[in-house]
Amino acid sequence: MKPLYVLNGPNLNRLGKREPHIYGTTTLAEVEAICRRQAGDRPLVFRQTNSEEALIDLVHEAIDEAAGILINPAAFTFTSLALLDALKMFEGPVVEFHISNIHKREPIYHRSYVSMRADAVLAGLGSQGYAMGITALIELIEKRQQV
Ligand code: CA2
Repeated sequence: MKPLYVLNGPNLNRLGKREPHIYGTTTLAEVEAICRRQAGDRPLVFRQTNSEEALIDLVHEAIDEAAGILINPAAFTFTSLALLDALKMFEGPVVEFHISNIHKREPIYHRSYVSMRADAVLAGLGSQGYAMGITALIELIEKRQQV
């Protein structure tokens, strides 16, 4: 079985340690545990990077390896055409995930390049919402396998 890839962008390694009123108190290690629990028997690759280049390299790795991608691109959501281009090369389902509701925030957080490729977008469910992101990704993968 091909793995699910959960990719996290810049600053998310600080999750649970800063701005708890926006991002909560759950750490990234706890988010990984949530994702693994929700994925059940499915293999799962969980990564975080602060580098745009490294994030694109991870998407390239996923192109060759992954059944689907759940990605929280953090600030690269709003800036990176290179990330969008890389995601467009991936043939499986892509779920874009944000802990906070980006649409409730300042206008600079409203235009996501990644949404132009994502099959689904989840925002505002908090860190526990990664579990729903994993469920949605598995459903999208299974739906494609039925056709
Ligand atoms: O809500 C999300 O998940 C975001 O993708 C998080 C990004 C932010 O740029 C997006 O607009 C929404 C990154 C937030 C900064 O990272 C922090 C991590 C831990 C604590 C404070 C900030």
